[in-house]
Amino acid sequence: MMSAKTFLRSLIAFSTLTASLCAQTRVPHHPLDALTTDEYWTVHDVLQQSGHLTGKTLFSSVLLHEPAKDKVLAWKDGDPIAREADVILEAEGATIEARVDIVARKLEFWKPVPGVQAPITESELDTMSGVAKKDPRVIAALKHHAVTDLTGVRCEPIPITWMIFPEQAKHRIGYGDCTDSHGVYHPWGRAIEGVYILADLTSEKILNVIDNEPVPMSQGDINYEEGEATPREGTKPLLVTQPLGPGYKIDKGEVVWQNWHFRFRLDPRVGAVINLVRYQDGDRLRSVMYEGSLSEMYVPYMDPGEGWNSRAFVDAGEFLLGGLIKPVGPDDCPAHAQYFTGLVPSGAGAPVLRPQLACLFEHASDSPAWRHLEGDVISGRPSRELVLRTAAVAGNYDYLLDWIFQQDGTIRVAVGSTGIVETKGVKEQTVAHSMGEEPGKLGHGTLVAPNLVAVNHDHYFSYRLDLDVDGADNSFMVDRVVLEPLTGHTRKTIWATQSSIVHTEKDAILDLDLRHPSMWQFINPTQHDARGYPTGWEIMPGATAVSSISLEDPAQRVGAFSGHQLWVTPYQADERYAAGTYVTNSGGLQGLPEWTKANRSIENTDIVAWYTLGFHHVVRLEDWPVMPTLWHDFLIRPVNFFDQNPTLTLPHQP
Ligand SMILES: [Cu+2]
Repeated sequence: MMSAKTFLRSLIAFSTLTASLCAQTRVPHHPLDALTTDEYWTVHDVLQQSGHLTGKTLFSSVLLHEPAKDKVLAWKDGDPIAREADVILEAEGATIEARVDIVARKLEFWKPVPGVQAPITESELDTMSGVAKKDPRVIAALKHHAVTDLTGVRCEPIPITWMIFPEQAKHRIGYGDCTDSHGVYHPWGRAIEGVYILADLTSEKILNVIDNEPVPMSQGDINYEEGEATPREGTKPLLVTQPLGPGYKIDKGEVVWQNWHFRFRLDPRVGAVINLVRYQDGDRLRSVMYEGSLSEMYVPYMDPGEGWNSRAFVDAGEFLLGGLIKPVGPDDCPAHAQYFTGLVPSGAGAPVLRPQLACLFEHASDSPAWRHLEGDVISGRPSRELVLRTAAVAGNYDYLLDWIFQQDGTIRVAVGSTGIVETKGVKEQTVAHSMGEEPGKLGHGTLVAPNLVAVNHDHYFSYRLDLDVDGADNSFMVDRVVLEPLTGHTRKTIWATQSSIVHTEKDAILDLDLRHPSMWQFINPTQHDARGYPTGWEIMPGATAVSSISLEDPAQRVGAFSGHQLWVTPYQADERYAAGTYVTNSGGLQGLPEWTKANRSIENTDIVAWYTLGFHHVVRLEDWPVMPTLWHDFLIRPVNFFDQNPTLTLPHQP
């Protein structure tokens, strides 16, 4: 007879099996599914057979080209599935776009795109590190900095995000530094400060080496995994199990949980793309969001010094190969989570299987869906959530990216920032020597360890949210809180709400303003709830930030989306990335600032919201040597969509 333990173990084994079955599939079930292994190879073979590729052509990006939205919405299970891929190739400085019809095994177009640079590939960075380490000027500069054993040395000239040299029109020009991980197991916090390299990644040449006066390299302990050998006391077992399996179902890629229906794919450029989010409301399956995903990230550093003033990263569009998201593990997701594999392209266009690129799990929210104490009677219902979690890793930083579905119709989008803050070598050991609080002195960072300053910077995340509230045609409504002066009353002033429809996209570029609050809603002007309000869905900011850096600043021009919390645009299939498709060596002002110049109508039509989540990061000592996870979020939640609280039907048991 099976013991309870064996039973549990077999259930866990069963759920692991389920996970592997639900991973990357051999054939697509739906037009929005990720490219499969066979499809990657078809794309590769079609391009190979086209005769366009040379030995130096790199596949910078291979992404699903989504079919037209109306065709996807009309598609039914069993219909033929149109499949196309968009490919960006890099060939000796030239950038080429190609589209492949996978079903017809046909090259639709091959189009050189002048004046732009393809996303950076890992192989380019590996090659340049090798080239730099053989350059006599680099070797001499390293020797000047007392580094003669190059075993742990890596030099990374990273293409500058913005256009600064005329050569960048045709060549990938990078600027960077070297690290020495001798004695430790990672390079962060071990920069050989003062040696900076200007390189041409296209011709694979070092253009210039700057060799400033050495500063002592920090010897602080950065081996965070080798900290305390024994876990702190009092950490007793805390187990969450789902002995009867998860409460959700996945059928041909569609996740169904607690009235929610949605699909997702794992995209190499932007990570999880959530699709066809619908809510079962009685006998109606009502549309909420056609598609939602991260669209771009922007991390500008704030140090004017040499070697640092070029540091501004636009991570999603800049470093695409290898994929933005990286595996999640047992410390990221609970034991009962289900994991999903994904594919990313190699530099040669072959599929690379990445295990555990996302996890999906239910958890108790630890907060009642609602409650009320009346007399001595506590009424209420416990609540749970469904979390789809991925982790973007951009060099030193790690970002947990969550889509959290709640039982009350809210979707919470959360970003947990962790990993290692970027540091600069300095001569100071303590602030007493030079970083005292002198009045008026500007600070550019925090001395987190002897000889190591974590430089001030920002993090911005643009989310593209194609909400379709009860259908594609929506309007954008702003409910402003306005003051209403009263005369002849005891009260002198109250506030009231004032609703207005925003007609064009320039008027929908909005910022948070605590003195002039407003609610941002997508409404369906033709659908009304029981009380006659148009059905709506709100984007509700959490703690966030906007960039106040001037657009005269070249980095800010590239990350210009970060200047505002919200943008609303009419739906255009090819408008997917907030800073544009090509952000490497860019002139800037692409994407949202470019599209919205036309000031198109956004009224009673298919519209898309772009929300910027951000924060200014003044690093604390507690953020070193690895940063405690810091969460920021925003909500996408129903407003007058349901006729009453949708959680009244929840059971008492969690
Ligand atoms: Cu930071």
